[in-house]
Amino acid sequence: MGTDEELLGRALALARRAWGATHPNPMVGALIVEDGEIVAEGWHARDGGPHAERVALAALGRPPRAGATMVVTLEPCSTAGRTGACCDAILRAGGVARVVIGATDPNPAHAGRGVDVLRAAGLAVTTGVRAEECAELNLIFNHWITTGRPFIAGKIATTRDGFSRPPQGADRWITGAAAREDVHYWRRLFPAIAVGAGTVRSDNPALTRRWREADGTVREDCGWRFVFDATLATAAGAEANWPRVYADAWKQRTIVVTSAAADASALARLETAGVRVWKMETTRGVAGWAEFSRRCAAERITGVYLEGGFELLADAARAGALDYGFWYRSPRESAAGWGGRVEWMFASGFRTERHGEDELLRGFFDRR
Ligand code: AOF
Ligand code: ZN
Repeated sequence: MGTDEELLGRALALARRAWGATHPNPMVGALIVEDGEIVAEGWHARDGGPHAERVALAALGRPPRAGATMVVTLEPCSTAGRTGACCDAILRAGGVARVVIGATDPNPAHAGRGVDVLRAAGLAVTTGVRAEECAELNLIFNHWITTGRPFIAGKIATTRDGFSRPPQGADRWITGAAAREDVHYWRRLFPAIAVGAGTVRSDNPALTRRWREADGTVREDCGWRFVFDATLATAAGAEANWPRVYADAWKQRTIVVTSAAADASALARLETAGVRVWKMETTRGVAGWAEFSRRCAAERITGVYLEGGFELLADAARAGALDYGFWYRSPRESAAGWGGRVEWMFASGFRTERHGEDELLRGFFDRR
C-alpha cells in the first residue's frame, strides 16, 4: 500500500538504520512490493556487506511474483564491485517489472548506467522520487566518490548575533539540550571528529558518540578523534594528567595532528601509549589542510566533523578547507565579553531547522 513517495519514505527509514555505519559506502534502503504490499525489506548495513537490494531479495526468500516493484533509495549498481551488480541480481531474480529509484548514484562507475541497464531489460523505471532526501542522506559518500577527498564540515554554536565564545566564568553551554542532541546525531554520521588543542585543554571532551536507541537503551561508541595540536602542548605534562582522549578505552582511535614544532618527547610518549600522531609540514593554513585532506583520503577517512574551538574553525574557513557548515544559533544575545564572532556565508540552498529554542543553519560553502 502507498504511493511511490510513501514507499520511498519507508526505504529511507530502512537506510537510516545504518546511520554512520557504512563508510566509505553509502546508506541505502530497499523494499519489494507485490500487489501493493511490502513483502520484503533490506538495507546496506556496512561497507563490504551485501547491498540493500540483495538483502531485500534474500529476505523475500523466493523469486518475486510477476509484476513486482523494487523500491530503492539509490540507483542500483550496474557493474560488479566487491559484491556483484544489483541490476543483475534484480534481473536474475525475475518477477520485478518496475523499479522506483530515489537518487542517482554519483559514483562515476555507475551514474545513470543502472537506470539504462534496467530499462534495456524491459523494466519500467521511475527515477527522482524524493531524490533530494535520498541524495542528502549520503552527503559524505557523494562528496568522497566524486572528489576523492574527505567531506570536511564545521560545527559552531553561537548567540543570535554570532558570538561563539562566552566570557570567562559564564555558562559554557550556548545552545539547549535539543541542539546538543542533534550534534550527537551528526557526530555519529561522521567517521571522524576533530577539535583543537585549546578545546582539549579547556573541556577535556570524550569525543565519543552517545545516543538513545528506539527501545530506550543508551549507547556509546567511538570513531576517529583528531586533535589538532601544532606543538603537542596537550601531551606535555605527566601522563596521569593527560586528557581523556589519550588515556581512555578508545585511545587507539585518537590521531593527533601536529607540526614540525612538535615536542619530541611528547610525541614519543603518545605513540608509546598507542595514540597515533600525524606529523605534518604544517598544521595550519592552506598547505596544512591540503595535507590533512590527503592523509585522510589515504586512510579512507571520508568525512571529518570539526567541532571546535573557534580558532580551528576560523583557520579551516580561512584556508577554504570547509565543505559544509552546521551553525546552531541560540535566541540569546551576546553581551560585553563575548568573542569568537562567526559570519558564515552558505551557498544557496542551505537549510534552516529548529531544535528546541535554537535554530540550525546548515549547508555547503561556495568553494573557491
Ligand atoms: C546499491 N545498493 O546498497 C549500495 C550501493 O564495493 P561494493 O560492491 O560494495 O560497491 C560499492 C559501490 O556500490 C558504491 O561506491 C556505490 O556506488 C554502490 N553502493 N549500490 O545498488 C547498495 N551500497
Ligand atoms: Zn548494488
